[in-house]
Amino acid sequence: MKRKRVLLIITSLILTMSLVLSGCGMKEDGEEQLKENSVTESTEPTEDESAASDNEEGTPFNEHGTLSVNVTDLVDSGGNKIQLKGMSTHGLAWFPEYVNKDTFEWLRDDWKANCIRLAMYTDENGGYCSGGDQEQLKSKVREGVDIATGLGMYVIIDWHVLSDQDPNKYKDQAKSFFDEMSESYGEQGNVLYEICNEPNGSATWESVTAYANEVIPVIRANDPDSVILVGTPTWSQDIDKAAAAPLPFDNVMYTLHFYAATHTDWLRDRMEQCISNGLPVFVSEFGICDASGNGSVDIGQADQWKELINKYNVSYMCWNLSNKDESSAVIKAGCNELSGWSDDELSDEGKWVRGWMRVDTQ
Ligand code: DCB
Repeated sequence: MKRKRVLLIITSLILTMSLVLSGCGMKEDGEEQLKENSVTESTEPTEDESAASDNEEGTPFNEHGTLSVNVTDLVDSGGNKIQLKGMSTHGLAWFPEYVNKDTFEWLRDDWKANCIRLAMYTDENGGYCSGGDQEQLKSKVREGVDIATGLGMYVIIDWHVLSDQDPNKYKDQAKSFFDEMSESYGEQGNVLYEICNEPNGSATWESVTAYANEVIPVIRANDPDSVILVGTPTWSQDIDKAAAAPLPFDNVMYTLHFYAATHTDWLRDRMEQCISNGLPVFVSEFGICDASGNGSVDIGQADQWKELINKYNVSYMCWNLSNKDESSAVIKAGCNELSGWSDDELSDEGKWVRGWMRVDTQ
C-alpha cells in the first residue's frame, strides 16, 4: 500500500515538473487526456497519467486512498471506516452511453456518489461469454475505469454472472479477464474486483469457493492488496453460507443483494447476524422495487434497509443507471439526458437513492 502512495507522489512530481517546463497547466492536461480517452475508448492511460488524475484534490480517492478490510469494516488508507456508495450501471453492452465523464461527475458532485460499478453481463444476450464482442466490452470497462479514475472515484469491475448461475461455467474466461484487468490496474488503489455477481440455481457456496480459490490468486498475482467482492448463492443472499466457511484471503468482502419489495426482515436479520459474527459484507447491488428489477417500489422497506446499512456503515451500490422502462432504472424512460437530471426526470427509486446518498455524505 505504501509503495503505491510513494509511486503516486513520485509520478505526480515528475509530471508536474514536466508540465511546468512545457508551460501547461496540470488540470487542463488531465481533462484533455480524459476527453481523448472517452473518444478513443480503448486508449489505456499510462501509469503516470492515471496516477496524476487520481490525485486531484478533494476527490473521494484523494481523501481516502487505497482501501482495505478490517474485520467487518472497509477502511481507508488512514484506517478510518469508509462507506462506498454509488450507482451500478445496467449491462454495459446495452446501456454503454452512461459510461461517460459528465454522468460520473454528476453522480459524484450532485448525488455525492464515491463509487461506480461497471456491470458486464457474462451469459445473457450480448454477454462477454455468450456472443458479445469481448474487445468492445473490455474497452468499455477500461473506459469506465479510466473516467472514474480521472474523477478520483472508486470503481468496481463486476463479472455479472446471472443466467450462467454457477460462476464455474465460464471460470477460464473469468480468470483471463481478471488477469488482464488486474495487470492493468494493479497499481491503482481505486479499483475493486467483483468476481461473480449473483450465483444462483445450481451454484452452492462450495462451488463458489472452488471458483474463488482459482480466480482470486490470479488477481492477487498482479494486485496483492485490492478489495475483492465475492457473490454468494441464491442471487447473493446466502451470506450465512460464506460466514460458516469464509475464504482464506485478506481484503475480501461478501456481497449481499436485496430488492426491498421482495427481501425484507429475514434478509436484514441475516445481514445483521453475519456482521455481528465478523463477516465483512458489501451490498454491491440493490433496488427498492421487486426482485425482477420492476414492479412497485416499497419505500417503507427501503427505509428499513437504509437504516440498517447505515448502522453498520455497509457500502451500497444501487441497481441501475439507465432509463430502461422498469422501476429499478433511476432515470425515467423517455429522458435521454446523461447528467443534470431534475427530480422530474428521476424515477421513484432514483429520487430515493439520490436522497440517501446526499444526506449521508462523508
Ligand atoms: C439481479 C441481477 C440483475 C437484475 C436485477 C433485477 O437479478 F443481478 O442483473 O437486473 O437483479 O432482477 C435485471 C434488469 C433487467 C434485465 C434482467 C435480465 O433490471 O432490465 O432484463 O436483469 O438481464 C435477480 C436478483 C434477485 C432475484 C432474481 C434475480 N431473486 N434475477 O431474488 O429472485 O432472476 O434476475
